[in-house]
Amino acid sequence: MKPRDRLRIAMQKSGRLTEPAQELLARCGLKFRQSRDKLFCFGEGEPVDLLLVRDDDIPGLIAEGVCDLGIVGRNVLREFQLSNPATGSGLAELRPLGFGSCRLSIALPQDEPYDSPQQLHGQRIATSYPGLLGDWLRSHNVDAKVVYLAGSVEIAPRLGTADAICDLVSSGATLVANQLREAAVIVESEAVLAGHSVLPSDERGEIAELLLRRLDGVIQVRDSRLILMQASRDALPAITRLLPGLPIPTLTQVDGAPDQVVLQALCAGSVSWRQLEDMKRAGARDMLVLPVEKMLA
Ligand code: PRT
Ligand code: ZN
Repeated sequence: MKPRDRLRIAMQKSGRLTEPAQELLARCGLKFRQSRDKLFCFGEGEPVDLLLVRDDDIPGLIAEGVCDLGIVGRNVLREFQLSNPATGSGLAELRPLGFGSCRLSIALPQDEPYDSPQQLHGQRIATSYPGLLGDWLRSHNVDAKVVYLAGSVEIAPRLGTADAICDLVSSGATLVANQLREAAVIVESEAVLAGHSVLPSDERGEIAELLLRRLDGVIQVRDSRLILMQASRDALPAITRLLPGLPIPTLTQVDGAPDQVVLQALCAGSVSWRQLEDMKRAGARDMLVLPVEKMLA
């Protein structure tokens, strides 16, 4: 294969992960010119191009070196690693991305009670994830029959082709609509940035590192709030104990009022009304909570 000097990222062409993945890359400052066939997008500015494919193809494209990175569900990445141990072992989850959350779960007909994995002995379980399900069954010493289905797994019990299913669940509405209930979660999933565990040692590696740094900043600010308030010095210990994530605040003296300060702190996660009200009771005034746009440590 010809060496490449531009980094190539694979992402889902059209599906649940497409929009949030595009938005994330845009927040990292990457801009793309979409080609007419919409499979390849040339990056403007940074030497980073996009390949738009089916999500199932992403781990293989990275393993074969066609792409360097990919945005894909953890479920798809792990399934690939379990089904292709030789090539899959070189792949790694570089960052969890905080969207596309779901779980891979075993579900049983609604009226069947569930006590423990042992109950699945001898049952037929339909799934599109034979690697992950097989691995879970082995680790729980359960001898069940894995029935592979590429899609519409949820109707297998009604058709009589399986006794239980193992499928992705987010709201659970699909299970309810098919008279099934979630019995055991086998993988908690979300979109991840996948790549080789060792980054390329050429320019592409440098670009990948730059992208990872920007990504860390974007993820951190997405989950951060800047909080500003005024308080008297003696109220500070009580207020700082209430700051979400317990950040170390920056204090600024208020002109002409030696016992008054302005407190500024970067809080992890959102700040609720209740937390603000607690801080007000502890002596805080004029509180402001602001979203953070960019952060570079
Ligand atoms: O065409 P391509 O192969 O690229 O797309 P796809 O159809 O295989 O993938 P897509 O877009 O459906 O899902 C892409 C990824 O999104 C998955 O690999 C998961 O990592 C993640 N994800 C998050 C989900 C769900 N949530 C989800 N709810 N993938 C599938 N579902 C299914 C679920 O199995 C159920 O059938 O959506 C249905 C609705 O779920 P409930 O529980 O909300 O009813
Ligand atoms: Zn798919």
